Amino acid sequence: MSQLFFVSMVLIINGILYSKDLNKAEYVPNEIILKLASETKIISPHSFTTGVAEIDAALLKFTITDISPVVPYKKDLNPRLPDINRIYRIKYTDSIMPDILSDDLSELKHVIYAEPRYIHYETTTPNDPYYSNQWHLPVIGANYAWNTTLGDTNVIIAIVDDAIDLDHEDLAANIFINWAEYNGTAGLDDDFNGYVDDINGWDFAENDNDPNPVIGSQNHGTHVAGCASAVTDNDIGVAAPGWKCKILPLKFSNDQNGALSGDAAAAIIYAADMGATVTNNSYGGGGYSNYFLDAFLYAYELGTLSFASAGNSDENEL
Ligand SMILES: [Ca+2]
Ligand SMILES: [Ca+2]
Ligand SMILES: [Ca+2]
Ligand SMILES: [Ca+2]
Repeated sequence: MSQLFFVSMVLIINGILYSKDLNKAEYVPNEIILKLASETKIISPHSFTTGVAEIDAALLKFTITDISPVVPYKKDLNPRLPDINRIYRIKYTDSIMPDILSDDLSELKHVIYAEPRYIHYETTTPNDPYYSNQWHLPVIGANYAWNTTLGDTNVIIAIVDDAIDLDHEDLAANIFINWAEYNGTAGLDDDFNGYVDDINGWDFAENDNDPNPVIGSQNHGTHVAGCASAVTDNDIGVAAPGWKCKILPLKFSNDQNGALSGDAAAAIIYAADMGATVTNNSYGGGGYSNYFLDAFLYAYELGTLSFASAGNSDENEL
């Protein structure tokens, strides 16, 4: 659940930033949908009038080119079902907006409803083979969010976790690169951040520049990184909300026994200094720490949002 919490939060952030366009209704010009009451006669396809005096008097002000049922007539329609035989599409040539015309018609007797014919868009479906198993992505509306943004390579998601497999086939292309060190000199701290050759993050347990797993149990961070931003629509593995956002791997698991004894708070400070957009902290453990609070406040003040998991126990306290 902790990982789902994080990906949900990413979508919520994206939703806040980009929800404006998704909510904007668009409709087909010069058409409306009209449903009439059950006491009205069925209108034949390609009519010009409805046969209801009050409605026809209102439509007389416009140039109606077609009134047709939306679906072929259904005989013996079960009365428990909506009366789809009396839903019509009206086409006209005047300049009045469909929402205004439908509002006017809605006021009339015998009209159940009138509305513009809304335009719908296909939602984005990535080609990753396991996407069909990832039921959580549609649940959080990821496919709708992807209509607006497919992630941004400038968004850096710091994964503070046990270890991250940098060469994973579904992660490698999304791993953050510190170009100052990449193009710099081996053995020198080219960007003067206090960490030598930190090209792809840092190992805060072993104090080296390799955040890769060493023992088999160090597989959690790779999983979490994939949940956040596996390379998506690449015909490989899974899809992820981040799609192409960058993963900054920050390892804090001990290579001898897998214990999370490395300095996670220092990793959060490092992430903020590297300009991470968010830090993900899918781990837990007791004890209130002022040092951790300082790390989170430091990141917050530098514009880095931090997310922590709720944990996998049934405790109600974070
Ligand atoms: Ca450095
Ligand atoms: Ca260097
Ligand atoms: Ca290492
Ligand atoms: Ca993939």
